[in-house]
Amino acid sequence: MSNQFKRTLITSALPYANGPVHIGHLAGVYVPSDIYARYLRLKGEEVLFIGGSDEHGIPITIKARKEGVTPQDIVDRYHELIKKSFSEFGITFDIYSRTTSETHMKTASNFFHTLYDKGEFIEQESEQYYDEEAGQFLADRYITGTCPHCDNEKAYGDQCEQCGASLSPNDLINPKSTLSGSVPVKRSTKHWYLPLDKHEEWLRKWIIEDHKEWKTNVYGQCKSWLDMGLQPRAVSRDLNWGVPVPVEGAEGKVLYVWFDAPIGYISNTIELLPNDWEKWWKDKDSRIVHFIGKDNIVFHCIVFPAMLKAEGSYNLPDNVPANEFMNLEGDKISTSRNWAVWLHEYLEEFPGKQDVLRYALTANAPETKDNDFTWKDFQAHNNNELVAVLGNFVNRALVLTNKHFENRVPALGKLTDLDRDAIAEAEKVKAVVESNLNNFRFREAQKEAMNMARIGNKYLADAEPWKVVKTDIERTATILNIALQITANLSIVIEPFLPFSADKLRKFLQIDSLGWDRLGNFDLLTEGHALGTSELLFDKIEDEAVEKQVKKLHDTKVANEAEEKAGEKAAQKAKPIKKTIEFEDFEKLDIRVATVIECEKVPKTDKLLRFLLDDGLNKRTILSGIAAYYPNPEELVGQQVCFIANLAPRKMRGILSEGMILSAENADGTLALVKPGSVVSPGSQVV
Ligand code: B3M
Ligand code: ZN
Repeated sequence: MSNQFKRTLITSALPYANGPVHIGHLAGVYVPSDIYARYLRLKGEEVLFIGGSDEHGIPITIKARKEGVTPQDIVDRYHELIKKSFSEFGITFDIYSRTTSETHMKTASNFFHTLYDKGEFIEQESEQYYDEEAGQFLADRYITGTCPHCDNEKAYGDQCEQCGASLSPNDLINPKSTLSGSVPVKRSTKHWYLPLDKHEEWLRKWIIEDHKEWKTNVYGQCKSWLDMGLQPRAVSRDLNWGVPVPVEGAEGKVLYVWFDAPIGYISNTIELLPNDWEKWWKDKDSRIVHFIGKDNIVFHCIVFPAMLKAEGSYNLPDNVPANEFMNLEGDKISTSRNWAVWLHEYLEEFPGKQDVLRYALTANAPETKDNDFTWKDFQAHNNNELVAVLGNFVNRALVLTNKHFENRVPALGKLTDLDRDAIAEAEKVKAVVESNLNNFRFREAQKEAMNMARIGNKYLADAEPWKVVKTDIERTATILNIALQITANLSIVIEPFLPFSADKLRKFLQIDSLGWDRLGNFDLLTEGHALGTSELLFDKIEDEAVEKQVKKLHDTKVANEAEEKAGEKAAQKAKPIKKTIEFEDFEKLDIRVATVIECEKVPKTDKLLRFLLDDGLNKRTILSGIAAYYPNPEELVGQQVCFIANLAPRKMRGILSEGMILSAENADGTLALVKPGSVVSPGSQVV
């Protein structure tokens, strides 16, 4: 397929910059696209690999509103974090930019304008919900109300999270604006629509007839969209965050995020190659491949191609190898529920083990169906495959050479059948890995690449150089020469999958990067070539390390459930307000902040914690009946609490308690400590 083309433009979905990236992102999109880019480069092909952050859209404005910051603050924070995570995982983007860049704002705006001038849009007025108090139209997500299907009172304007129904704001009973809480009114507003129905015929031929080779999950989804019939889609929104609609009378309107985001691929190419970008997008011998997750299929296979076709000068994608989803320990990965393995945390907790995660995710890649990531699996892939097969083989070849041949590549003598068989097996690996990679079957490709190490291990086990060396040094030389040539082959074949380890292998062998076309050769190392110092390629991952991760997830689950309960409790009515008091009454209380120096359970009690506090003047002891809610009291040390400083001391369980620590009591009697919003000096008064 790629033969008719001279160069490949690879894009990977632009993640929303409203949170860090997790293993689901890596497994679904970024590892496969990076494997593909590295593979083509290794073959000497012309490749451009484009990435970037998607910085527009409602989720970003919602997050900003929640945190009381601007959308720009949010995207600045996460763009940097995401970019760093990708770079640390060795994702070799030629550029990783963002859709708030000047180049993008201009490119997206011009793209819209071109289509507008060509009459490719329909303009239409419609009635939409408007919040009169907030003075703005409401995106679907900003409206809540009762679900007509299940009576859930907190359904959103686009979806009910209780019964899963997809909704439109008009379906909601008793709609309410989440911005002001007021009841929204209907107002007429104008929007621009891309008439997808007009594009249906050529899309159908292009996909259904001309791209039968697309992955079945992609092809199938496209077919069902087409079979349902395409409708015009609004490409603008009433919102103040995004690319302004560049026509008169469009004040307060921006491009719909799914209109501007894919143009981000073009913008980022322009930013990187201002004078040379067009050939990647427009030359007939250039090919576009979009790597995405399954929820993005319709936008990349139908909407974006329709936009490109309407513009008229661009190529259409040649392939869209979308993946299904990666779940985590049996549950859907969720940013809002913190059910994820975050890449920046993984890097801290498993330093230097980027390849292990890359490997485990590819070994279990959700290529044809959703898959599940478990820490046990991760450990098994590392210990049973990377350590026991790959690392073990390489280590034996290198250590024996060091020991018996002064760390130089020994001479190849006469070959036996055993040698010829191993060589023949190793020669076959290239074609199999290639055919899998060409067809976007990364999981199978990696398995076949690892076969090179399996062949090496079997060869050593059969040839037994450690025994032969006692009687026949020439034969030993031949065996180790072959083992080292296999090691050099490994440095090529694992490069797309395990780039950090391939790099290490090249250092051990003291060789530069070899091209893909050398794979399968047995003259990669010349006799007498001096090898470098080596170390173990992979370490065993112990049970404790993965148990710690499982516990972390378990804690998340417990915290989520508690939060859910608290939410339900909060919905219960608060207690009535007590009798009014005078200001002087309030002034009698001396409420202060203290820093916790020690905190432990009072022996033989269920409820009491003993706090030793720094109150800014002295140390003081206070007992508090909150032990049930703080199972790990030592974790409170260093934190700040509020307490009543002038309450008469009293003795409990033989200990003098000098004041009272303030807690908030839920309707059901559960307690949570009251803390200052940021750190203050101990002794500060609460006024
Ligand atoms: N940001 C959606 C997502 O992260 C979207 C992809 C844009 S690709 C042009 O799933
Ligand atoms: Zn519902």
